[in-house]
Amino acid sequence: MKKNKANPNDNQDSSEIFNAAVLKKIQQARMAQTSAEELVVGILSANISALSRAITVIESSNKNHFAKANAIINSCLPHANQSVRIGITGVSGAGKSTFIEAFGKHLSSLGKKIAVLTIDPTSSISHGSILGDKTRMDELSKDPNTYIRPSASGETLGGVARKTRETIILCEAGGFDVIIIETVGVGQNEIAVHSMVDFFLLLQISGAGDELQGIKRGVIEIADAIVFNKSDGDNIDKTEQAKAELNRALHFFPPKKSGWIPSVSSCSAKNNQGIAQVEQMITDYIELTKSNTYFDKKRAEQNEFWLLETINDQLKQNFYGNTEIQNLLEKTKKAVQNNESSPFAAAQLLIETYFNSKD
Ligand SMILES: Nc1nc2c(ncn2[C@@H]2O[C@H](COP(=O)(O)OP(=O)(O)OP(=O)(O)O)[C@@H](O)[C@H]2O)c(=O)[nH]1
Ligand SMILES: [Mg+2]
Repeated sequence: MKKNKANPNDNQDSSEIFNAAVLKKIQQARMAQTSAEELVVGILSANISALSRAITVIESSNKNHFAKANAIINSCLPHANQSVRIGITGVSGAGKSTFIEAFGKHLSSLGKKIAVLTIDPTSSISHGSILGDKTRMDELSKDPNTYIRPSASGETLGGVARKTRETIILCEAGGFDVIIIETVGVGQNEIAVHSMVDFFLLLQISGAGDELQGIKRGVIEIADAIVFNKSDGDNIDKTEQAKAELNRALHFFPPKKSGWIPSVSSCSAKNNQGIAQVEQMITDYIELTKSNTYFDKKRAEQNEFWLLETINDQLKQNFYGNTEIQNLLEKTKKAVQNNESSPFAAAQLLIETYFNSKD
């Protein structure tokens, strides 16, 4: 794979910013022209341009697009739910993109259609994350069975997660068999992705000493598999050691509701080794959880979770976006800091004000 700029933002000049702005205008004009029905017909006939445009509608924070976005999602829902959703997390540099490239090509060789969605809460479209991520999966982005879509970011995690979930629905309606979601390993982000996938894979790299120090306990608890990447060259022995150590530690974790025992394995994404085994392991997991009904139960629970999350997210945004509240909140903060009011009484007052406001 081509070695790429470490940070695509570094070499950005004003013409790129200008191009991004022009591109956004063109996308918005196109969105306005094409009706929800036309986009849905396009998606259902596996038209990638229609799918991309529909995702842009969903990602739009322009209130005028909300009704259209809902119409698209509702029409796609009956055609969704047929895929396997896989979340891949790991620290930056663990080799997630390289792994997805090798894994995606393997899936494609099995005749599967793959959509790759990436969540990166630290970048934003105008800073070039689209190009950055696409070039890091160079070969896969040229594969006709694959669609790669970096998420719009720079907003709240809740907002990004909602859009990603809805994007999954559109991709499924578009006929993709496997949806892969790449996310960099930072707390909240992992939990959000875990709540929207069937299988959660932690990509790990072996380091010197105690392996567990480098892995957050919480992530191990939610991971269905831990795969040590970069098991090549001088690193093979170290990886074997790390695997043994982690396997011993996993005995101390409680059994999972899925009935699945988390697997520990290794691969070299760069050399394309161990990739088919990971695919087989995921297939085994899906078979097990479909036969013991955990698969459907988990998806139903996830739907409920996102219903409540979306309500929380929207209420919060509405509350803090209310102009009356914004003014009062600043004053209230000072009053609370100076012990002129208790935080609880002040919160009560703000909430009452919010419900009585006409905003
Ligand atoms: N030796 C070796 N290097 C690898 C392997 N997989 C990835 N790398 C290298 O590790 C570096 C990081 O790989 P990426 O795939 O970009 O890692 P990532 O986890 O997607 O990184 P972020 O997207 O920044 O979080 C690159 O220089 C890769 O070439 C592997 O199996 N073996
Ligand atoms: Mg990456």
